[in-house]
Amino acid sequence: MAGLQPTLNQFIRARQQDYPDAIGDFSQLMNVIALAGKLISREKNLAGLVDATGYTGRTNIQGEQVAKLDEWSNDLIVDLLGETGCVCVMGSEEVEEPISPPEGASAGRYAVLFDPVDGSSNIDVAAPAGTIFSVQRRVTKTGVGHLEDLLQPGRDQAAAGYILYGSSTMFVYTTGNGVHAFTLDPTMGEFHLTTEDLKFPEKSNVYSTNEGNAGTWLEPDLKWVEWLKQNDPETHRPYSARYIGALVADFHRILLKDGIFAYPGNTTRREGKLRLLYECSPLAFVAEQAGGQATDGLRRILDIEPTGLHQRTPYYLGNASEVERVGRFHSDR
Ligand code: FBP
Repeated sequence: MAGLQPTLNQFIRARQQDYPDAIGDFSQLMNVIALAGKLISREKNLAGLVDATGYTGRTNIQGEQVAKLDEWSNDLIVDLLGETGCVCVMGSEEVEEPISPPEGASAGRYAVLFDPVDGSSNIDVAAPAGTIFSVQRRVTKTGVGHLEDLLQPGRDQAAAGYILYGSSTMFVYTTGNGVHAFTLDPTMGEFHLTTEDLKFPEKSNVYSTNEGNAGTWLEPDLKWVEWLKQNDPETHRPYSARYIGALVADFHRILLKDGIFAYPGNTTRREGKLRLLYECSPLAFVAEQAGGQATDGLRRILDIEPTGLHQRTPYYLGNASEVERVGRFHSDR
């Protein structure tokens, strides 16, 4: 139809060649993740009207208070994915142990990790938040999957991406064949293609980090941010600071406008705050496919061999030359 961009489903089907072992379960999986995104987007937009603000009173495995929308979204994604027959095991930020598909549902070829609501502290103030997902091919043979299906390095991801709940609801993903962005048309209930093969734009001088933590930062990060703030027009300094407090939203801005995001480790928590498997690895896959980079200061995030479902890592993400620069500050240590 003239002028109407392809829907996510049409786009995925048209790019079957991207998934050598396609038997339809991958496109079904992506469509169910998109459906969860549409439902969470509606719930977040109506948050104050549907009792989706505030907290459940529970504390999760991360030691964080569980927001009502966190819990609702987690249960929704577990139910929807569990029913597809495409998934053998799941891993969620909100659940300590691996999650099996429901009794009677067949266990499929994929293991899925997700952060149901990233930036949940933004929900009650109507600020952006997101859902992050990572899809791995199972390594165990048959039946219900296990932890080892989830503990795979990011370089082996079959797909990864996020749904951003901002002024628009965006679906952004990669299967290792470029990064593609879709915008939700709530009147149609469809994600339509906005940008195919997204690449980081020309360099800009923007950095995104919570400097409130600088008091416990390690030397390399203090020196790096000090360097960004010096006045030197030739190197476009000082850089501008932007921080929304939701990784998905800060990353999406950097992907479209360039820059670098950082959540360093510190003297109290050397491994930092953000979780490797369902926050850092999926966005690292997207960043690299868009021409960017992601490290823990020294190592490529996608090459880190996971040891725990909820392990954390220091995180530097964005424009390749900016991430390399941070690496130079860290390699001096
Ligand atoms: P949640 O997934 O629990 O929301 O946590 C992650 C997060 O909110 C990121 O989205 C964000 O980048 C970071 O934590 C903000 O942390 P801080 O409030 O310490 O700056």
